[in-house]
Amino acid sequence: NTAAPAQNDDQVERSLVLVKPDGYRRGLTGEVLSRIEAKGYRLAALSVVEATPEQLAAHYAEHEGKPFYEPLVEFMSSGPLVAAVIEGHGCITGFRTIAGTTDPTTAAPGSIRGDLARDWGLTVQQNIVHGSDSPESAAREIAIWFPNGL
Ligand code: IDP
Repeated sequence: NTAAPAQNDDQVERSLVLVKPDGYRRGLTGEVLSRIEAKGYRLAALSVVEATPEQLAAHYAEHEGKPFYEPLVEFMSSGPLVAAVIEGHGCITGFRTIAGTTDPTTAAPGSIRGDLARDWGLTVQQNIVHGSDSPESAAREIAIWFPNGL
């Protein structure tokens, strides 16, 4: 019996996930979504988009001025990406756990970044995915990538 247990839908948590252009280009979107679903989180929204400069400036506002900011924005503009809203209790921390730590060289095996990403010797770490880091970030980021609602 593979049916998931009924979820308590009161205040179910949502997180914004991006499959970054490296993941999309490498054909890893299905793998990422499959790990999200296998973990038991539900896809609430899904979209393939080319990020606008305004979206990236808003999404990465906290990193403006850092040495990797310009390369990060350039990388995130280098091709289509996949934006998704996932939901399930604990999914913000849960997704960041299955994503692995930021630096793909040391991200744990078994995680998305640990299994699928590596150091390419570039200024910016190309690490396949983004996941919101708090409920406040999730609400802010969902509004950036799904401005018309879910
Ligand atoms: P996170 O994606 O693991 O939450 P953040 O600190 O929010 O990490 O950084 C956003 C993105 O910027 C990272 O995913 C990575 O692509 C890139 N990045 C962060 N720190 C560095 C760094 O020190 N060097 C190069 N790229 C970085």
